[in-house]
This record gives sequence, structure tokens and C-alpha cells, in this order.
Amino acid sequence: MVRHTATSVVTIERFIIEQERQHPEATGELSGILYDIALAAKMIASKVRMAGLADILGSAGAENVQGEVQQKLDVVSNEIIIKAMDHTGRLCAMASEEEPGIIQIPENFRCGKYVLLFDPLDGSSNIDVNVPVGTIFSVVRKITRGRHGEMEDLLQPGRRQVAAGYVIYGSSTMLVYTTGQGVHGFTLDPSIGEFLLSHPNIRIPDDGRYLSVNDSYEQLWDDNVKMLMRRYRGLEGGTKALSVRYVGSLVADFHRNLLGGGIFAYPANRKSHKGKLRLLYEANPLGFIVEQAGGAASDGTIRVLDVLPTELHQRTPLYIGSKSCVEMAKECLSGVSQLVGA
Ligand code: P6P
Repeated sequence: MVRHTATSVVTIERFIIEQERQHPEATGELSGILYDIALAAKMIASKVRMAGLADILGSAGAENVQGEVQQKLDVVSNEIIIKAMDHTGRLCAMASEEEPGIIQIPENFRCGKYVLLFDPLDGSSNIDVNVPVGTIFSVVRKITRGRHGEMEDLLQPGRRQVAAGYVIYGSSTMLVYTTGQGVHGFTLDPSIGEFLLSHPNIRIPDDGRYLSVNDSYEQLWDDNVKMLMRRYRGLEGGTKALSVRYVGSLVADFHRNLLGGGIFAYPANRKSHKGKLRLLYEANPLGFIVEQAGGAASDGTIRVLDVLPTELHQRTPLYIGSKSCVEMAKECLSGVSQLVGA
């Protein structure tokens, strides 16, 4: 494999081809999916960048399957991804946070052997206040027979992912992905419309630096979760205090911790026994990335990538980041999360 440095001028397309060449058996379909996601990301980035100007702020009024009022950019981003992917012949089905069920490939298009699951614009409630938002995606192989994707193809554990990534629309637009050969980051150069390799072989620091948690839920947490958060804050057991950084936008919080080291935690609580975050298109893709970067992701009991999905939009508690921080969570929670999650 060509070892690139951050000063190498490498487009994402060239990098994808170089990675594909390491797999003689590759048909190029997965590479094509990554190209198409990069295209959709550029289109969404241009909409996000214009959000404050193009008067597409404010909610579309419609409610999505989560019962949340949809921001117009949610709707636009969802449509962009579906239209960029549905005719390529690489997918047999899709699933989106914004859609209740399977997104089938139209009859007039060829079906392929992959499934794409995605959150088109996570954290979109932050758009109006110019806080970074993100797109998250996960790719698994079709496991059922027949042409079209079925629910069984979508409800696969995260360990079966063949690719995963996110786009963060922040001070710059970055696409970070893995196909199981490390984690690589690409920054969009808007002057040429290209994603250029800026963060080859991302590794998460073993030692945590940041704690990202919304502790306004403290009164709903179990005692062991409260104990864990005190340990993260250096108030128990002689642990080092982590700096608290919480944006309230998963991709922004995750990305900072991936590069700087730390833990993002969204615990279960007495109101929401599975927490808030979605397993299939939030926890699993970020879990694949963080493991490939040398970190870990747990639901407080088991590895997130080993959780067996039963519903498309199911939620999961999430502790994700530097390995030592996730291990501390599992130690503190081991005897309790079964009760909370029951
Ligand atoms: P809370 C945004 O709505 C989101 O889905 C994630 O991006 C973010 O991490 C989380 O919710 C924030 O949730 O309950 O802290 O506002």
C-alpha cells in the first residue's frame, strides 16, 4: 500500500482506487459507493454552507419517524443521498433516520449486493445556531437471496460492516471513513471541489482528554453511571479529570474525541432505557471507525458491534472513544446496565 503523508496531494477518488487495488477480488462496487457518498457530501455541504442565506432555515413542519420536527435541510440531505445512490446498481436497499422503513431500489434500476444505512444530517437542530452537523453512513453486504433488499439485510450486527464513515460540516468539511484498512480523513477544498487526504491513518490517543456527556440527565442516571461520571471528572478513585466538551452534535463531539482522545457517553436513563442514539446508523458506523482507529465502543455491557439488531431505528446506550475510558465505563456499569436496559 502507498504510505501517504498529510502533505501528499491525494484526492479521495485516487485513495479509494489505491485501497481497492489491494484486493484483487474487488469488483469496484464498494469503491463506487464511496465515490457516490463523497459526491452527496459535496452537495449537502453546499446546502449547509448556504443555510443561513438561502432561507431554508426553520423546520419543514413535517415530522420524521422519530416524532421530531424535520428541519428542511434534513429533508434536502435525505433526498440528495437517496438520489445519488438509488440508480447506481450497487445497492439492494437503503435505510435512513428520516424514513420509517426500507428504501427500496426503484424497479427501473439494477440492484446490487450492498445495503446503505445512513443518518443524512445528524444534529440538524444545531443548524440555526451554526454548530457543526454531520452525515453518518454504514455499508453492509446483502445476505438474503433475491434481487431486492429485505429487513434481514438491514438488521445485521455492526461487526458485519464493510465500510463506515461520517462527514462533518464544520469549520471545514471533512469526510472520514474506513473499509477495515485503517481510518482516513479527507478535507474538502471548495475551490476545486475535491476531498483531499488530510488525515491519513487516524489513531485515537489511548489516554482520554475529553469527556462529552449531557449531564442534565444526571437525576435520571443509575448510581453506577453517576459514579462513572465522577471518575471521569477525577472526583473518585484518583483518576485524572477529563475536560468536558459537549457540542450536542454527535459527529462534532465524536470527531474531536477521535483526534484528541476522550470519551463520548450517552447513557441509558430511567426515561429512556436504551438512551437516545440509534444503533444501525449512528453507533455502529462510529463504532467501526473508532475500533479501526484503536479505540472502543460499548453499550455499557458489550461491544456495540456485537449488539444484535431487532428494529431499524432501535436505540442503544453508547460509550465510545479511547480504549481506557471505555474500559472504565464497562468496569463501573458491568453489574447494572442489564437492569436499566431490561
Ligand atoms: P441531547 C442531535 O439531536 C443528537 O441526535 C446527536 O447529534 C447528539 O449527540 C444528541 O442528539 C444530543 O442529545 O439529549 O444531549 O440534546
